[in-house]
Amino acid sequence: MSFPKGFLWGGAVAANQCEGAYLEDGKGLSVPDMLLGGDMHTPRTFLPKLDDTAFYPSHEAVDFYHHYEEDIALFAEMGWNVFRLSINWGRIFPNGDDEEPNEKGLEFYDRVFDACKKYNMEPLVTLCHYEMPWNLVVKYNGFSDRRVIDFYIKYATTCFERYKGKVKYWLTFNEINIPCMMEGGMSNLYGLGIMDPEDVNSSQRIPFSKLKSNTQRTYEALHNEFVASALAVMKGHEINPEFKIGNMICHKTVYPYSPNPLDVMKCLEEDNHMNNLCGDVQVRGEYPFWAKRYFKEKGVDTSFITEEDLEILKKGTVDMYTCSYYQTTCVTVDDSVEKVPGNMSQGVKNPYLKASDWGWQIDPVGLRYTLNYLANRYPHTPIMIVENGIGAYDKVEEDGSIHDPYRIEYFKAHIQALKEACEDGVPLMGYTSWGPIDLVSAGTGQYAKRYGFIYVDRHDDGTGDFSRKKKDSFYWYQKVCKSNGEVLD
Ligand code: BGP
Repeated sequence: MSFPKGFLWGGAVAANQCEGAYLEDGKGLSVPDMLLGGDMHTPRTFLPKLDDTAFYPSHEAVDFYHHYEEDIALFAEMGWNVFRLSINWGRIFPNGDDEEPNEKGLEFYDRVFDACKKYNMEPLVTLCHYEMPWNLVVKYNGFSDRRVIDFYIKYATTCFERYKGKVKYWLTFNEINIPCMMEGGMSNLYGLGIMDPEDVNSSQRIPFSKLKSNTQRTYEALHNEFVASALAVMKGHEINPEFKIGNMICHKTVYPYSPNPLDVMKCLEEDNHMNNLCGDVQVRGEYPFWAKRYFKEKGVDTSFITEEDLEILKKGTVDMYTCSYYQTTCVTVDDSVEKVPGNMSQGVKNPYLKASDWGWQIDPVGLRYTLNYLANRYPHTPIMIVENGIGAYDKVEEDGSIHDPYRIEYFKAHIQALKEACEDGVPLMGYTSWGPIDLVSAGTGQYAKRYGFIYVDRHDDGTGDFSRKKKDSFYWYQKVCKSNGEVLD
């Protein structure tokens, strides 16, 4: 068994979780800049006006903005040929609705892409990774307003034009399906940039989970995002027909908890609603056949979907299906069964699986299963895993070394599963691990939840000098990338 020649190996980050420099060189505030940190048991909170006395993790993050050369050199040392990163929308259009882009922001990404090129690393760029300019939330209530489609297209077009000779791979929206996984709260704000006006004007700190939501508005905004994504795909292909533009789904693989047909049916429905609604629209170019009933039962009036929109969705289908994969959970009609936390959602505990320090169940076989499932569902569509990894507590030894066998074990099993999937015939084109350098957690806002092969000296109390150190896993992943996945020991 082996990986195809030219397989893409690398890692993935998001601007807001690594760059810092939150107002430097003309950048405007974006959604994550308004969020305070939490932890596994304490939700992140949101305060509509910045509080000078509070600690906002994204404001400095891990200072990639000033360390990008050093970081990209380390990535190259691991033997990568791809680096997934996002452009922070607010660096290019600080308020989202500005007439002209911010040249200094554009120049920053020119420098980043040039550094990638120096090492023959292809950038894979997410246009929006939970990073809507804050002004678009306050003034337009995010994607619930169709004018935001135009602002997004202007932003996407600016990036496509500017970087058409430097970037070939693009993703329109990170994890576009999160509003389908967890309605309201965090997913509305992160995913759609929508927030109830009452919350926007509040003077209180509001926990993520307590942000108000409205189902009708959520699905209207999601539809607008589908249209924005499809228009961006069309625009991108017009600017450079060589572009490969993908969607990005937070793939929540689910298993029936028991052979009870009711569990099996419920599992199918959850899979459809959480994963396939968005996947089908973006890959097949139309809402799936069951969507009508789904919306009806949710009480969503779909008159906002126009004939013209449906045409756009048909024309703007993506070139590749990309997703994050962290864990699997079960589904049952039995409410008494134990629940476990997970990425952007909860699920039912699987007695056959172990879990990470943050309770996310670890399931490498599920990765092979997921890839086969996707290849069946979307035949002939190249697939890429663009996030996968384990958040863990790391300890720096007195001599500065960091031994992380748990991380190596996790990756080894998951990369073995990728290999099996390639052998099965899945058209898998690449793999980028999540957070190859420690960064701020999106879910909890913590630094302590570390994903990296590279350790960053930065902590939840705001201490640390941002210095970088290689963990044991760095050397292990280096062998994997350099051998095109042949060496996993
Ligand atoms: C995904 C997001 C990432 C990332 C990852 C890990 O859903 O796309 O931004 O953060 O999950 O989640 P967390 O940071 O909550 O551990």
